[in-house]
Amino acid sequence: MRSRVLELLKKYQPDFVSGETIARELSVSRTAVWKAIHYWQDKDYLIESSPRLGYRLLQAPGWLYPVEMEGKLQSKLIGMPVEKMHHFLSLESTNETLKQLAEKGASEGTVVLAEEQTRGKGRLGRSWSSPRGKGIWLSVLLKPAVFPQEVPVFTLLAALAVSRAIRMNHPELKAGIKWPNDILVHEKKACGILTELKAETDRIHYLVAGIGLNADQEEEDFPPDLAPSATSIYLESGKKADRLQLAADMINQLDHAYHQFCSQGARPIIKAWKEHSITLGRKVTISHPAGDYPGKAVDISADGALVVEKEDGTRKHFHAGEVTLRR
Ligand code: BT5
Repeated sequence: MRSRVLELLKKYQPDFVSGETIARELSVSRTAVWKAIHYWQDKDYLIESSPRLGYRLLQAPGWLYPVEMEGKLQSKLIGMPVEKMHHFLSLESTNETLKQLAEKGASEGTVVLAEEQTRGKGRLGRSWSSPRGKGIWLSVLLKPAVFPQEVPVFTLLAALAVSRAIRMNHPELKAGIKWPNDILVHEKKACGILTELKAETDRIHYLVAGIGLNADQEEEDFPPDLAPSATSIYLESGKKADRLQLAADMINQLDHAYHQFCSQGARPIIKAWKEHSITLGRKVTISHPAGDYPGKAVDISADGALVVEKEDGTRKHFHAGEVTLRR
């Protein structure tokens, strides 16, 4: 009912709509309308109310509220129905909150979104800078019927979905994937992905894919040590990002790629990933616990490993590791 009150306010925007009209159109009492208006005002919607004219929506808050995203979603599983999306103004980490929900039995496709993370996480205990309202910080719960060894493909799948969403909204930016979990725009990191897993040796309980996309940061929004290597859609395009559209497209693309994986396996994902790769064909150094490994990135194997060729022609498969792109 609240969502339908909001829809009506939007339909009449920029005009007023009377409480009586809303009550009649939705077959609810005037008190219920009044309560719904207060609910949205508490959620930072600027709604003017006039005793004579009724209500009018002056400004939506621009937060990634599921109700705002609903009309842009085409997904079948992820964040659908929209009650599976949980939005928070501030959280420690969307991955952590989603893991807690998963432990309580949340269903596949549940999404957690936050405007700000106070302890956003990268891989290996690193931190992820997530200032309020400046990015898209979200996590998705998946329960694929695969062996734990197949999980690296999901990082590639998520990276592909984000790269597609950025390219759809900003074709001029030439976003591309740096293996395994970064999206770069003009050689700087605009997005990182953290896939976490609860599994036994031969079975996955669940997988949480956490995505952080820098949308509207200005240079001073990044910690000083990140400024040389990090960027945002705004910094590269000069335009404020449409976070709602980008977030909805990320979810739509994730949903599409996940269904493709479930019906056809990893092959089409890897194939499309290669078209979005900015790693293949480049000279790279892989930092590995066993030492640095320089060579040329020549391929991605069927299970998502990066294939690196040394000058002497020997090839090695890396299932994890840190890549430095060289000139
Ligand atoms: C990642 O780790 O790139 C994974 C980042 C995943 C973040 C999402 S946000 C939603 C979900 N909830 C979470 O708590 N996490 C996920 P890694 O490859 O380890 O890179 C981390 C490194 O990137 C840091 O050590 C910094 O050097 C750099 N970094 C931190 N914040 C950044 C940012 N906002 N933009 C670009 N680089 C950043």
